[in-house]
Amino acid sequence: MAEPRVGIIMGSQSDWPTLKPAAEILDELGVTYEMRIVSAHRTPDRLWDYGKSAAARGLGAIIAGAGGAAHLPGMMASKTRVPVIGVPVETRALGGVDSLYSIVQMPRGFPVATMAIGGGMNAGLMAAAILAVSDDALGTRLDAWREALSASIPEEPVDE
Ligand code: RP5
Repeated sequence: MAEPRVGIIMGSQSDWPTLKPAAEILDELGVTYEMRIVSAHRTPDRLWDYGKSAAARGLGAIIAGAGGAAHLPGMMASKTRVPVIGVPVETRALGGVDSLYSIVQMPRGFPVATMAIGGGMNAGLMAAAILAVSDDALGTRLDAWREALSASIPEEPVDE
């Protein structure tokens, strides 16, 4: 099995539907990844170990999704220099604005690249773009994917 180049981590099993589009677009672009449930609050030791080993294991980006208190992306960013892409998960109580604010408001020195609420697919694309900086073949695949998307957009709207 090829080594994973992207880590997809989430605070809970319940976050998986939000993160699944990230896995799907990475599959489409031929990028290897691994998936883990890593909770900042429920499994802090797992978070620590994952962050400590991420760079040495060759991960080029970490997609971290969490909801509510949503400390996972920020804490992971504090533990590794591997770029962390945060995905705020929509919540029932506050619609995910709580997750968004928690993830986006990082202190100077430890950034998280924060996606929109529920932005799993864009997180996958961002991870691919980061890797493509030093992978021309992936860059070509990503360019083709973007061109196909552009080509699929009609010039005029129609009655539906
Ligand atoms: C967060 O709490 C998780 O990221 C999840 O979005 C939220 C709720 O988790 P569950 O109670 O569904 O496990 O830590």
